[in-house]
Amino acid sequence: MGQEEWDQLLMGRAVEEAMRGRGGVEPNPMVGCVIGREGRIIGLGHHQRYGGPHAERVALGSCGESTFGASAYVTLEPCCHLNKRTPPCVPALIEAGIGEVVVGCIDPNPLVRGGGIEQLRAAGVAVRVGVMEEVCRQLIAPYVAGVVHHRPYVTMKWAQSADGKIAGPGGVRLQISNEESMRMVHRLRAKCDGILVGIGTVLSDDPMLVAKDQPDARPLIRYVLDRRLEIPLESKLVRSARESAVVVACENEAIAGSKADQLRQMGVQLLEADSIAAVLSDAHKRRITHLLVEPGPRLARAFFDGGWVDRLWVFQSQLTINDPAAPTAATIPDEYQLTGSTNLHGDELTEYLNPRSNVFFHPSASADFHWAKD
Ligand code: AOF
Ligand code: ZN
Repeated sequence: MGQEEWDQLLMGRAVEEAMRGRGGVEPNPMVGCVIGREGRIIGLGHHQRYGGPHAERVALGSCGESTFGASAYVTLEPCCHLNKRTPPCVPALIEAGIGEVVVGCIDPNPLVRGGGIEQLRAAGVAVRVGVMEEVCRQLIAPYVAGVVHHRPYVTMKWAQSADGKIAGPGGVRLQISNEESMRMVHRLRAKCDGILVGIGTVLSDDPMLVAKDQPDARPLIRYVLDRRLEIPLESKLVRSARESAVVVACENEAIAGSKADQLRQMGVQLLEADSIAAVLSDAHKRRITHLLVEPGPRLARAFFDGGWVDRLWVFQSQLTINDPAAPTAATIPDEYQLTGSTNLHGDELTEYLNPRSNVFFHPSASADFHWAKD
């Protein structure tokens, strides 16, 4: 096997490793590391949990033999900064006698940004940068969204019937997806730390917006876009606002009214916001890395039009509604790239990425449906 093929193989494995950290590592990036020597893989690992050891340390610890002179393939530049949760990786690689570090992409964190590579080279370690660079960048898209663009990564999802309907006639709520799709949605919610709907969804469905039966779920901040504060005081969201945060985004006139006071008394947080951009900026300030949008067709269009969607998941069932009075799903913009699909006991889940997103790098390293099927 030639060097290039070997590089692809090992970095590819490191990418797969990294993806296993989704939902556990945020707001940190997902990172994977593979240690190879003389045509063999001698160790590998990934960053699993926020606050836990980094991929490099896990991989070094997994080697059953000497790492002296071995090559470490890391999807992200090893960290070199201090005053954080775990000790930096560069000294660990040097101490382990690693001869060469192959880096997928540079860490955009201003405290690293090339510094890790510099320190390795200064210590005499050979460093090559940019193997599967764009794939490795896609892997850390939510992290880049936060660190570089000061916003959360946005996944939008909806369910539609085989004939593209999202509800019954007149917008009546219908169970479109099957059980397996529903389970998948809850697993997806568990991987996110913010969820957003429009007021229309609250009025028609009275949703709770939590990740059901997900022991490893992260706290999920629940957002409602509700210009005129129409949210009912007896809605499930308002009644549970003290247990789990609810942020209602409204217009300037509504925020001073008596309804606003009543909501505040029930523990709802109000946000004066006149645009999706303002809501995303608020989500970033609350350290939300990955926001899940569960829109009706109008909100979906608003997100598409503003270019705010990074990733789209469409669940399509085999059911047909066959009624012109039933609302139709929003049209997916032509340029969106289909990046993967999977069958869920008859329902079809399809992923698209928005190539105009400023965190789109490669149509790979995203459609990681495997965790949902575990
Ligand atoms: C790596 N390998 O696996 C990760 C890195 O607070 P800490 O100690 O977890 O450090 C978080 C920072 O480390 C994060 O902002 C990013 O710059 C880098 N992440 N680096 O070498 C890893 N997760
Ligand atoms: Zn590190």
